[in-house]
Amino acid sequence: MSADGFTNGPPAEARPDWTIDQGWPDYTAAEHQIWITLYERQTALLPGRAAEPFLRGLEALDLHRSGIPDFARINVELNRLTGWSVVAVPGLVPDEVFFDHLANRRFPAGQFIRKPDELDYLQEPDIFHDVFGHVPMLTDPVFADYMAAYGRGGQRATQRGQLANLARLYWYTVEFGLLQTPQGARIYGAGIVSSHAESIFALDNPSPNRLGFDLERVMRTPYRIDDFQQVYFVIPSLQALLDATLQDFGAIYDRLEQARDIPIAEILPTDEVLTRGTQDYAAARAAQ
Ligand code: HBI
Ligand code: FE
Repeated sequence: MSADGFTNGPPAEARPDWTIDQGWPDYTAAEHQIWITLYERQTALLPGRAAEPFLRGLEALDLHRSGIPDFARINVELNRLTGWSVVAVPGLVPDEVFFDHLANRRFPAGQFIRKPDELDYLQEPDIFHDVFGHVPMLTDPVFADYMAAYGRGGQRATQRGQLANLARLYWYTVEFGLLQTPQGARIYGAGIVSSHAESIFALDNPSPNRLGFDLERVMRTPYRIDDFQQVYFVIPSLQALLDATLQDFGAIYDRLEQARDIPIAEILPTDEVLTRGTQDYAAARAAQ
């Protein structure tokens, strides 16, 4: 068994690169309705909360028309804007397959949509998380370059045995990142913008720490997959995020091999503290 739990190659219905047909004509009216329900709930919440590049991308791709979007349609505009496209996959794919798609500007998106009783939480990324959450940011040229750089970096991190550290960078930016603006922090991470409850929690709740982004610090910070985050990292700009990935990761990995992990709620003297969180939410959940 491989480290990431995938024993065999792609499932029988998938191509060698794990992609499948989206099968857009086969979505049922009930499935389209789930998309519309989620879409309307999130877009009512996002103005004033989501970062401008996300809102612009949502607009540019017209993601709400007739429910679940047809990848063939959105790929025309996405490809014109940044050279990216969305490809359908059955679910999670092995790390190296995922990185190869990203490095080549293809975003692997789950083809299926969640069930009506999973509107608030599900384990595997579905089409709403992947397309509504991730794809709008891929219309931004700087973020588009960052994601491709991440894919190339993933290939290198795997060779260095540093994948766990690099995955933290993805988690705290692509999935749960905040962006500083003159009007205050805004959400751009897909895990936040696709979640009704975390879209509110990430910005308004006094419990989590909100810290200035520091690449190496982030790569030393574990994360939670089962609940709201205990710490969010705020980037000053998308360009600053891209620039941080253009450093020599070889030297960073040398240092990380010697460094300890930073406990999830710890604040270091060197941190730029935007919110010193109470951690009340996390403490209450731990006591349950
Ligand atoms: N597969 N479909 C899919 N989506 C992901 O976000 C994903 C994946 N495979 C691996 C993976 N993510 C992680 O290894 C990276 O986020 C580090
Ligand atoms: Fe995601």
